[in-house]
Amino acid sequence: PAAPSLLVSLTPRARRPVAAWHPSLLEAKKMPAIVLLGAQWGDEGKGKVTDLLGERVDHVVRYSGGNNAGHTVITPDGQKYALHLMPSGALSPNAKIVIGNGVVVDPKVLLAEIDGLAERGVDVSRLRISGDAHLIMPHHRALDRVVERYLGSSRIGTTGRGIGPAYGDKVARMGIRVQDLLDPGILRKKLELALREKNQMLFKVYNRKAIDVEATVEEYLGYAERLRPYIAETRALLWDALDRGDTVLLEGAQATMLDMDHGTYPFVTSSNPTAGGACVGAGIPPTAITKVIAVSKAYATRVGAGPFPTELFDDNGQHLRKIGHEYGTTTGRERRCGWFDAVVAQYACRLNGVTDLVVTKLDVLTGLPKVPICVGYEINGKRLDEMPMTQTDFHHATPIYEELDGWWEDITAARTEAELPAAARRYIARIEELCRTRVSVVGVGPGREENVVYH
Ligand code: 2SA
Ligand code: GDP
Ligand code: MG
Repeated sequence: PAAPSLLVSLTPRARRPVAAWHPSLLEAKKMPAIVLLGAQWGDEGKGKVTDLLGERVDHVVRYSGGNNAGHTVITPDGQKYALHLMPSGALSPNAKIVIGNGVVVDPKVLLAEIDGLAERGVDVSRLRISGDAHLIMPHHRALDRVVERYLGSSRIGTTGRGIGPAYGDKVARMGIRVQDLLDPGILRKKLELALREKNQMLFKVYNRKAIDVEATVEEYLGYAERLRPYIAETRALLWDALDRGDTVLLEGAQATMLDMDHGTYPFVTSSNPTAGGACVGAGIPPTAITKVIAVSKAYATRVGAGPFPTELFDDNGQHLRKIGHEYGTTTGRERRCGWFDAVVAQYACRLNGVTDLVVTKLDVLTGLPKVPICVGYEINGKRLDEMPMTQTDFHHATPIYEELDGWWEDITAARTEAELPAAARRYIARIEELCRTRVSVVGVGPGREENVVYH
């Protein structure tokens, strides 16, 4: 028979009291592997939280996405970094940094990022890149833009970085991997195959000029020379680290609602940013993961097209965008803004097995007389308190709000729960209740130290 402790851990979460089943986010106990991911539509502040944990972990690994990501880190000396492909752990000097097999790598962008960080005094020799990660090629970038234009009003609103086409080729078994940079013969052969289809068919349909194989091979062999020292068998490196008892932080990019399988398909990114994707994208076993930290804003944002039930088109939306500086870190695009959606948050907590929630940007809500939380949807005259089964229903979901009182006090200097105004504490407590998940940290400003740590 199964051990009683195992049975306990299988007890449905909802029936257990909040405090009893969630260990603290910052407890000293060694944790083999920790997943950190976005609970909403991205830009929750994952970069800041990864940086916050950076000095306590030995490895920080990116497991999905590519340079569509924009992770902002502000170090204690006030320096701002926008990371796209490099894991946010790059700014923690003692953490090794890994780009896992699940990432799609644009080598030109990566080298520019490596150079930019090195110029600012960051030790980039700590980086290792999986030989199994796929490369973003010029035809991927071209196709991303041309397909979006072709889709017209049905477009996804991608970042235009070639992410979707690169993952498309990976799944179609036509992708070119980082390891292929080390074998010029294979690189040329694979590129010829990939471009035969694109040049002879796709680019003709889209009325775009063909891409030259030789010029591309030459360009990528140039990148190969510079990337060679970083390319490694990252799986084995991480297994060894876990065997030694090192702590490995798996840093998500994008977020749960942008997940290919679990998000608002087709308005998603082409990878799996959710907790399951972390195992696949880093090559580590699920049993190594002992903690899943989800980051959520105290409100909601989305960039790109797709359903967003709590989106605001009024002054409150403007307030959130202005005070929260809601503009894309990669593209500069305006982010759509809305109220906190507890239905989405609860879905993310259950789907990812979240042990700790980090709620960022609570300071942005300061000064609003009322702060509504969406607790359910009305769809075709019926109330639903969870994610509807179909995308059509999600498109037609009208939020049902619970209005909580706001607060006026400046909270940016608060560091303990007691230093938060009562209304702000109630707001966080209500999020905890609705998500049935412990909130461990609350962000009250963009800086590394601007957090309220819950005990
Ligand atoms: P893609 O380029 O194929 O991944 O786009 C597909 C959808 O995924 C969304 N997406 C993002 N959403 C939020 N933040 C992202 N990173 C940047 C940031 C975005 C930016 O940090 O601000 O600068 O615009 C990100 N990356 C992808 C995208 O909007 C599409 O909806
Ligand atoms: P990521 O993609 O999840 O890493 O998030 P982004 O870096 O794209 O966007 C989050 C933005 O919010 C960045 O500009 C951060 O500096 C900022 N930020 C993070 N946490 C807080 C917070 O608690 N308060 C405020 N005001 N800003 C924050
Ligand atoms: Mg971002």
